[in-house]
Amino acid sequence: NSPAGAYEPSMTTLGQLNIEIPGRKPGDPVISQAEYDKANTIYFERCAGCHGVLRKGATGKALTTDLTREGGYEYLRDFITYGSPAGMPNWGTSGEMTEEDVDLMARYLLLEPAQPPEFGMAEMRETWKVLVAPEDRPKEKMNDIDIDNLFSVTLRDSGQIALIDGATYEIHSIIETGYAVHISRISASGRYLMVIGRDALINMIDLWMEEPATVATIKIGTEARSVETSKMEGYEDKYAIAGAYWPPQYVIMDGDTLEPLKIQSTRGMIFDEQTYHPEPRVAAILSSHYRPEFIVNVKETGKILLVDYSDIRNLKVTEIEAERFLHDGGLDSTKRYFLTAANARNKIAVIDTKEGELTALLDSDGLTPHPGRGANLNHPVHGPVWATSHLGDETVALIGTDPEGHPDEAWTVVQQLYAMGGGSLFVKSHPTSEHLYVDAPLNPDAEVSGSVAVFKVSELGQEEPEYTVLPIVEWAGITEGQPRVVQGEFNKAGNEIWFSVWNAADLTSAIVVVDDKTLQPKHVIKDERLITPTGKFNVYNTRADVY
Ligand code: DHE
Repeated sequence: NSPAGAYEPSMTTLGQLNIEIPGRKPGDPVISQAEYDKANTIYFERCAGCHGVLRKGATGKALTTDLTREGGYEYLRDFITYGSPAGMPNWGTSGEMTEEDVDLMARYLLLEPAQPPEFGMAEMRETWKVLVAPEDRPKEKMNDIDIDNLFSVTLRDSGQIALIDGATYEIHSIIETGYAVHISRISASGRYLMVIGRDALINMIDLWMEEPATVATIKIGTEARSVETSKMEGYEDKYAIAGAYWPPQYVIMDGDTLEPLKIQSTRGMIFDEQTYHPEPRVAAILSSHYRPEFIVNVKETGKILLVDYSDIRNLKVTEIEAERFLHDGGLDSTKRYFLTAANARNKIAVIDTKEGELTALLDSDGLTPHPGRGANLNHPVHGPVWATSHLGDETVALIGTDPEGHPDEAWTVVQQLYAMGGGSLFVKSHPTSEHLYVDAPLNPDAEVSGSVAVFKVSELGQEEPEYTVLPIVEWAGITEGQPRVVQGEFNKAGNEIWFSVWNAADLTSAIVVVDDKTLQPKHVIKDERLITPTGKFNVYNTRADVY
């Protein structure tokens, strides 16, 4: 008979342990309710982002039961344990999941996915809190923090962010947030810092207060990755927008209070085959500098939406057909063109934010482009280019972005660089820097995931430019675990780049500050409060889209 609370997805009344579920192999294990709940949490925290709540796949492969049951328990267990250079983390061998967790997840994936509830205006308003009303906030900046050179650092597993001073490297404050804040964005005035947890909780932090603190919060769903604010002249700080993975929707909010004003579902037809998709998740959102519009990437249906916020009651949305599995992206150096990865399709879509149309769709010449916001460089031969690395291999694509000065090369891959290996997530440069930095945090090899490759921009004219390896983990002096070095971020002056040394939650992590001129370590920030640091956002660079 079934143990108390056993989870049997389609035949609960039978109460048998070895019941035949269609496609399940005899002997495939059943799991208890407690295990199922734990696995749901792990799936939400570790897996749903790539594979989808309904497991239909995007950055990661589809994990619907027709596929998982065909692969079977052992295949799943080994894949979760060892990962793959195509981007699947080695959850087992890195120590991030115990053997029991891996076993549980392999069994869980043989069961049908659970569908979380919807989250409409009533639910949102219930979670919405204004902690300090706009009229009770300071009228001018009340502290002596150099806000423009402040870094907002995600402390992933502790559900916090750290505000770190860019000059002294001191942690100014630690602020409680949602779980695993994904990104930080700054309002156009530079006053409000918006962060969003993957649990879809937004914190709006007032940097003018004597002690910067949260002044409003709201939950916009159950899973999310993106938040942004209106940047067009005349609309500074007027609206905020956030995109959810679940339910698939975006919401426009008041820029002073986060009051939810308008929710738009993204469910609908896939752009090319025109079949219905139940979970088109909202990935990157950027604010246009040319029109009062938010640029919204809808992942599974392959549409880029230009959401006009000049009249949100008569909302006009331009729907651009791009490519499926849109993920992250950034602006070129003129801020006119938005380059974004359709990562599982190995494509980059280019949007002209001034004309509001698709300019190009190009093959990025590598496997699974993953640019973050990308990096803008002035190439010695090809002029202005934008760079992306790839999750699936060691290539870095340089794409021409100068239709005026280099018309033949615009929106083509003008050069391919070869960095350390697969598993790269982010590239970074700065207008004053002579370097291009490429990380590889998801590479299964600890030496690679613990280092960063640096190319000299002036040497990019050579046939196969060489790179220098910066042993960031070694510089951090961390010997335990398999810390991953992730996401370089420049300070305001552009003479230092900061890297997170992201270790397991119970082990020491750090931030290593590298001198951009000498490529030597300048400072190591270690502090017991620095738990699992990942993304870092310099206030000025983020606000002004400098990268
Ligand atoms: Fe991210 C950006 C989604 C995993 C750190 N990540 C983004 C964006 C999206 C996204 C949609 C762009 C937001 C924008 O610009 O509006 N990320 C996802 C996922 O779905 C994915 C693949 C799996 C998941 O479960 O979340 C994923 N991301 C990660 C991580 O594992 C990282 C390394 C650590 C973490 O904190 O979770 C991570 N993602 C980041 C960072 C950025 C980001 C630091 C912003 C980079 C930038 O410089 O702009």
